Amino acid sequence: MQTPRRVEHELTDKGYVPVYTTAVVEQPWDSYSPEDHDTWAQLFQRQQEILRGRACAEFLDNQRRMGMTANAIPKFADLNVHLQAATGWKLIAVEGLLPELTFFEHLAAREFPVTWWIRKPEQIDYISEPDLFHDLYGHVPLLMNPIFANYMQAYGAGGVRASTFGNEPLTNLTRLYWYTVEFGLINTPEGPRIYGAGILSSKGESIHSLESATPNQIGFDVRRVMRTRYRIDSYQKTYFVIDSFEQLFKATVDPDFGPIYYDLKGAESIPAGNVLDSDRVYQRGTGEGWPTDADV
Ligand code: HBI
Ligand code: FE
Repeated sequence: MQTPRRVEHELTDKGYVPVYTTAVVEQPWDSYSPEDHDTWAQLFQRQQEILRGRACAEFLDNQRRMGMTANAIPKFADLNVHLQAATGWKLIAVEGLLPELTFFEHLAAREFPVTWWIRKPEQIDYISEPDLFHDLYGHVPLLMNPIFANYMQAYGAGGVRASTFGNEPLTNLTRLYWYTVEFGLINTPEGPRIYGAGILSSKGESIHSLESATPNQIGFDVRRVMRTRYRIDSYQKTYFVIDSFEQLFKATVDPDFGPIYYDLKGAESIPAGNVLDSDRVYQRGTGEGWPTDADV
């Protein structure tokens, strides 16, 4: 594999995070080693078994429709044929985490940045930054769903606007992304199912989010979510459950986030594990073993 190019570390509200060059590159597919393809195959097969009956049908069906399999690391160009036809989205290859505004601008243009490199075998169970497996396996199938695809674009456009309003709106938006795109659950007639990529790409959290008595499961409310802090170094203390992707999309465009920031200005943030009287509680977590230091 070629070497990913990390350019600097940037201080954010999540501490120092690596930031990579903003360049869009060609996916260097020929540079993947047999070991890289094998890492993909192992992760893919393991998650397929765990996610049957746990991931939402929109994820599993679209993953199949796009032709993603364990056989080899997919070529972005092949997936793009399906994405273009379904929703007009396009995958672009990047070196890793992008500065926030660059990331938002891509989403607003219906381009999803995918880290082209895959983790090393010794990182199979945990890696602290997004790699190809997280980005591609976790995020990409739902971009085939028209409503979710529109949500992602609206989120990006909202991010571009928010970046001119200062820090507080950006923090609000980051929390929304975290608790939906990364760690969201969705109600189905068979019970809650996973749609968040951070869960879908994690063996442990796929089970924990649905089956453990530890975390809270609370009905989604955009203002509530935007005030809620989160964990970056452990399983989430709280998962927010949407009823439909329409509900998610409506929260972003109706009414364009602006009035929401105004309402939330100066509002106190909520610790990640707290349950409020106004919450629709599906599960009140036992909180067993929760870290007690501050959430992000
Ligand atoms: N860059 N490539 C990439 N992928 C992400 O998911 C990503 C990012 N930059 C910033 C970012 N996510 C977060 O700040 C989100 O909250 C927007
Ligand atoms: Fe992600």
